Amino acid sequence: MALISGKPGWSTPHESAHLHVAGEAPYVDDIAELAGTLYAAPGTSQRAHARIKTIDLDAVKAVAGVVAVLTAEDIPGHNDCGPIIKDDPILADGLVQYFGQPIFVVIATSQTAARKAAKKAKVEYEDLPATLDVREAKQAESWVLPPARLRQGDAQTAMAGAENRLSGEISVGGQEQFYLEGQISYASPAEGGGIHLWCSTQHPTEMQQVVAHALNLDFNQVLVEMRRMGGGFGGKESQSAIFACIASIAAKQLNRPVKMRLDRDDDMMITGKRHGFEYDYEIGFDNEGLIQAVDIDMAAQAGFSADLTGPVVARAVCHLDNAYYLNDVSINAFSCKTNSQSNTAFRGFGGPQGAIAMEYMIDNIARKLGKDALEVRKLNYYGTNTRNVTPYGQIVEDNVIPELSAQLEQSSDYAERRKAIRSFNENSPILRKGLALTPLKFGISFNVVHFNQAGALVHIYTDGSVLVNHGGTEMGQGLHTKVAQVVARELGISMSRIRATATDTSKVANTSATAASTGTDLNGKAAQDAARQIRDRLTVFAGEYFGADGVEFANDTVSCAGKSMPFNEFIVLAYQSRIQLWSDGFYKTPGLHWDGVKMQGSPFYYFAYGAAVSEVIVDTLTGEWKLLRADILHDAGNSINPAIDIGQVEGAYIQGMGWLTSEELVWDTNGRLTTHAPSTYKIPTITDCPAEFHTELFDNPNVKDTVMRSKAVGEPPLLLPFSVFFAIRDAISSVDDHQQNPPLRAPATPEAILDAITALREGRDA
Ligand code: MTE
Ligand code: LUZ
Ligand code: MOS
Repeated sequence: MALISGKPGWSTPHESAHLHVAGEAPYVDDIAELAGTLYAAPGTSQRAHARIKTIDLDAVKAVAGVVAVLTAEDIPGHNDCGPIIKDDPILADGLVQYFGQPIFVVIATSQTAARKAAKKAKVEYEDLPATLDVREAKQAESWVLPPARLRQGDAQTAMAGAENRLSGEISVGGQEQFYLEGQISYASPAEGGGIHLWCSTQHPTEMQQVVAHALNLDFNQVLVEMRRMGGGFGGKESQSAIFACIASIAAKQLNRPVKMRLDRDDDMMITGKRHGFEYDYEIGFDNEGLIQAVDIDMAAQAGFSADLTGPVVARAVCHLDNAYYLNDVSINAFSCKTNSQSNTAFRGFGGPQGAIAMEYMIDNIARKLGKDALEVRKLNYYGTNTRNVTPYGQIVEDNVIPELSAQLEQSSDYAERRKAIRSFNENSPILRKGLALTPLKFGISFNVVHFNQAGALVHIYTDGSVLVNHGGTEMGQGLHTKVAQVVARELGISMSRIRATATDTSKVANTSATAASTGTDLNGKAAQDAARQIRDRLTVFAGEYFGADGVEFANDTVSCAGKSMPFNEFIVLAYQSRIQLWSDGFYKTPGLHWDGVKMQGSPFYYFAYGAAVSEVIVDTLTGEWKLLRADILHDAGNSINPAIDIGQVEGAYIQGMGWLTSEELVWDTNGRLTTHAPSTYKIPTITDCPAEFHTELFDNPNVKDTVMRSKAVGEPPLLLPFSVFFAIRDAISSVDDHQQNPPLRAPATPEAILDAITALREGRDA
């Protein structure tokens, strides 16, 4: 175990790293197939909104290898796989609500035959009016859920009295999760009519439940297993359900194992993405740039059903403030129903969409006042004893934003580089540089209180090896590694003794999704609880055995009163003395409360913080740009594993940069997503990473009692690349010497950049 100097955690490698690099880590599609396995492929809607008049499946059935074609009528139980609201059909029943919606499923002896056959259906549609545009849906008051509203203070009066006001629109696009391993479910009929399901999912328990509902089974008849995902990023929190259900329905009906592995294009056409948002804002501020009032409408593109839109929108509302104290605020948030994929969780879960609107407004204020945006940011940062209550009423207890921001400003050499960029731009008519520092504050906990619980099982075998099982799922983020580290520490043993096993609904029941960045906070605590119970029993036994107090477990050794024994030998003795060598563990996050109607309470256990400085160069003739340098300072508390945490921070930064710059979702006028493959949908690659990339963890043990005083790190750093977007905007605005606010939409593709430059040249200020 290598120790990174100055940091408390162990940067032990990811528990599967050696398997990942050797290509030996089994994913669902690598599980040895059972005899008689069949393959499923979906037949999807070719309309955005229509009634299905007739379906002719004769040509489908005629394809060699086709065993069955299933439609909604073949579902024995509920034709629904929605996570919260029951408005998500597994297979469309008479009505299609988006282009790509599964209508039927072909089961064949090969994947190729199933896919080929699925294209041969003749479906007659009767078109219905389709809403494709978010603003149009908002205008028509077409919602999947009622609007959410937050009022704090008196925004109207404060706005009227503000020294300055700015208003306008902002547009931020959605984002495809683009997990490397696509959606996949493999279902096998089990004894007594049950189902054993291997599913690439962040939420095994929910898959168990939706499959049981679809098949009219009790939950105890469905077992869901998940060893690892090749990425989830929120896209497998609820959206794995439709495939889990289809594979299970087919397996049950045909009494054969059925695998449903999505082709990338089908995956992108069928599944929901990050919600795009449209904003209408007004902001009041004094002559220094201090915010006096905010009034904003946020319209989220929900797609055709609710899915997780409710909590996503709630998180967007609770992150509008980002790092800033707001006194008088009015927020209306709309869950707009459109005839498109049902949008869902994606790293940040609405938080990024809330916070970026505030950053955009601050950016505008700065230009209006002729100030550096960082000055305006600093002026508005949360305070320590005053100006420290969020618009939703939670106190920001351990605010380190000013300190963290100042440290990064220094270490990134912000002021000097600002000067250098100014002189570079004066001498460079076409290529322009831009710079921005943006901070972040991210609330940790599910914003649905009861999801904040977890369970674990820890077994010590008689050779001293340890098996850990918990409700969390591994998607590459290193959860199993961190949980194993927690257990290793509790038992004083080395990591080589510990193995984490597949998540399994028959081992730990009623688990929450591995989401909201809470994986380690929740499951780490549950595993710690289990390990402590075993250690407590071992301590009593050791006391008796050694005939003294003061038993210590460390370095794979049990010691007491000057005597010691190797851990594995001690375990044999404990077993022979009939000490229970395994335990369950449980954890629930304390102190959370939330009124979802008034949008007031303390929904988060604590906040994670961070900031980034990004420098870009933009070609103002072509709109092409490049990220030159990134400096990041991120708060992972007392990091359990600095190497893994830095990986999370850098990964999220690049992933968020993709969202804000190159990943563009385009639907045509028929509502067909045209960007449904990597050929047309551009995620960042290694060549988009900056040549200079400095990432540091901010030394800041959690004030709350989390595992080893660490902080959750999965989602918060997704907000760091706001700095890339605003650096690009900074470069653009140099075209008219920062006199106007460029109306730059996200993603800031070269096209969007050129549009913003054109607007500036034509005097169309944002
Ligand atoms: N990191 C990797 N490598 N792959 C992923 O799919 N998902 C992110 C984040 N980091 C993800 C990831 C998301 S959306 C969340 S909520 C968290 O990991 C979930 O895991 P955690 O709670 O254990 O951090
Ligand atoms: N809330 C949240 C949720 O903050 N993050 C999530 O991932 C989530 N998922 C489901 C329901 N609420
Ligand atoms: Mo992450 S979006 O909470 O799965």
